[in-house]
Amino acid sequence: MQLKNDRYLRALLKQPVDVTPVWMMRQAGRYLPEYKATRAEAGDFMSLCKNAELACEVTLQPLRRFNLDAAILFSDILTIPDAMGLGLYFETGEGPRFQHVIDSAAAVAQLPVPDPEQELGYVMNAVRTIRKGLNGDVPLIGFSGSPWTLATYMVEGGSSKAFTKIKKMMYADPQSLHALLDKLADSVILYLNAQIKAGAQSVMVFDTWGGVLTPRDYRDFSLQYMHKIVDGLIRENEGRKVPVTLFTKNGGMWLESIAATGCDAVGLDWTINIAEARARVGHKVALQGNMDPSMLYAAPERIEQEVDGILQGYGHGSGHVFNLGHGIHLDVPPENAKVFVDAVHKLSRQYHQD
Ligand code: 1CP
Repeated sequence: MQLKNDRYLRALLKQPVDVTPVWMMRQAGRYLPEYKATRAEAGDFMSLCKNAELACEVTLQPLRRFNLDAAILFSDILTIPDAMGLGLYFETGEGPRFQHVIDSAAAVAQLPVPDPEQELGYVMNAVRTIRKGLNGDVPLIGFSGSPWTLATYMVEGGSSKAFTKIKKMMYADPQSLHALLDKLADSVILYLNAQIKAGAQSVMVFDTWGGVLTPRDYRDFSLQYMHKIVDGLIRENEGRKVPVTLFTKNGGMWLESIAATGCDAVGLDWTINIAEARARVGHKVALQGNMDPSMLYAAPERIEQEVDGILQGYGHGSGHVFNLGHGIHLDVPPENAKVFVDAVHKLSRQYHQD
């Protein structure tokens, strides 16, 4: 089926568009009252992810409110470690936790590479259900965490601020960490390819914690494995290219190396000027980003001014997907998100006229 709105896919491939496409990281979530209602109906977060109808419902909720140019699969990056047998659970107000942590070479050796159609079949069902629900309106983004980012949760046992356990493994037993990252890279390749076969029209890899590494460790322990993933992905499906976006939060120093992996687009957080980013890598890849999510607390005029500044920074021509530099905060008023999305479309037209 022909997509009614394919701006997002076109911009990732630097093909001409009428206006700059926009979506928001974490666009389905707790800042929306209707999300909270559906989540309450599901019981808990994982039950929501495992119920294809409800996962589809929350994926579509932000699209009913805002003129978004893409939908993102409702799931989580921690589904892979869960499928490896670590026992993911959510402590109220504390974020994700694991029953079993990875703390030795033996623990790494025992980990299986999950078969996505088996242990992660619920994700593929959600992808298929969402594609039907979207009815060709906008493309569906599939996603995964990067091996490094997944490993931080598996070794720390949950969220972390200082990353001492995984850094200890990195410096005291690098072989075990490399074995873990390699297994995760293989798992992510299978998982993303299964999402693509199930109907994801583009995929994004979230490397939320790559930015806590030294430049050399970033290359060896994070980027190397994302590069392996890019090499292993299906790049064309349903007669169209399937663009891949790599996002390392705080990765502005390393844009050239990220772009050199062969990905189609690089995600930017707000700590880098998009004009500088375009000058450095814009001939090679598209860019996604990069408004500070906290700007959505501001008055409408201030949000529009910021959108205008970022559009001006990127400048003329295709190759920019507007987004926040990280996930939307849970106490942002939904009206402000609407101001943001509408401003991108309204103010960007002038940059796409030849
Ligand atoms: O309802 C709830 O209480 C659960 C909150 C929640 C939600 C809405 C979690 C738990 N995950 C999600 C969905 C989610 N997670 C999506 C869905 C689609 C969308 O964007 O609308 C996506 C893409 C993610 C990705 C994700 N999960 C990342 C990478 C992106 C990022 O924000 O950096 C990470 C690091 C996670 C781990 C995770 N899962 C949930 C939470 C609260 C966290 C973060 C924990 C931490 O900060 O360490």
